[in-house]
Amino acid sequence: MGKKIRIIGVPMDFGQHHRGVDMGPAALRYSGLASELRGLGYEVEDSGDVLVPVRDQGPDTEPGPKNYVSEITRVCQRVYDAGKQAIKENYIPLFLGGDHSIAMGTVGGVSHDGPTGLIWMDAHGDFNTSETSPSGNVHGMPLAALIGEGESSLVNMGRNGAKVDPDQVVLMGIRDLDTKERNRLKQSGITVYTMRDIDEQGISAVTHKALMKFVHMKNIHISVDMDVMDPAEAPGVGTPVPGGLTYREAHLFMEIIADSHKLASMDIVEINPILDQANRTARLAVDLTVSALGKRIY
Ligand code: 6HN
Ligand code: MN
Ligand code: MN
Ligand code: MN
Repeated sequence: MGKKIRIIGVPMDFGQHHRGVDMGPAALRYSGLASELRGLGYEVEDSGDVLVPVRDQGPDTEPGPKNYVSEITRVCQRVYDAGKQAIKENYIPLFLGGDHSIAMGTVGGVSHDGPTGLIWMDAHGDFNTSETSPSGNVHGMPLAALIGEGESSLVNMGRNGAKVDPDQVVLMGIRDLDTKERNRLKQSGITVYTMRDIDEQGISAVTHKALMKFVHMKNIHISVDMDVMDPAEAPGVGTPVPGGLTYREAHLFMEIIADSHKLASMDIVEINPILDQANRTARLAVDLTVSALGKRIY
């Protein structure tokens, strides 16, 4: 294939209050991510983990006023630089979270030198701002920040202003929105495919429609929050919501993405090994990643 992949770990759990999502990169490495990708013929470099400060409190801290915006901004700036550098050096960066707030850095960095289409796979919209968020948790805000809305330190991290145009964003798999978040999303111009859309039209049709949106774009970034999956498939996430993607729906999505030859960068986020059953969720995430990067059944 002649393409190089760079694995970038971001063991950050500041975006929400369940401890353990900082172990996501380890769980994914343990599940054989790099060797599976080498098996597909890629040159794979694991650049290790981005530096993340140690969290100062006990097991599960309460959500609320302390939402770690300055810590998250500092980490995301490092992630941004790593993403920008990887694209410049012609790698496909593969970011291992951590909670979903890392995407403010990943999407910003990979779009530094040219636009990227963004497909956000999630049970949630991640479209709150600090004004609308019921939890105060920053992992519910990254997509809003990426289109230029929310706290200025989040919006202006890496480079000033929006990192993607709403017209270049597709949200897929959602089934749990907060009231104000839903209204904001409706006004945003972002294309949304809910679980109902996927149930009614099928994952193949919906994925092809999503790709049509990016027909004039060279690069696509997919940001995979593992809670897009049905909790029966992926129990190791902090905010599970019933009624998600099946194993085959998610694989077919990835297989169609691979066929587009446009996948330029990817996030795998929100895996929490402490809440998991024998590392199932990370193993599933590895299977999905290799499908997205070209593994074929036949
Ligand atoms: N995620 N909408 C809820 C909130 O707290 O803003 C949940 C967000 C979940 C975010 O899973 O990445
Ligand atoms: Mn998310
Ligand atoms: Mn989510
Ligand atoms: Mn279904």
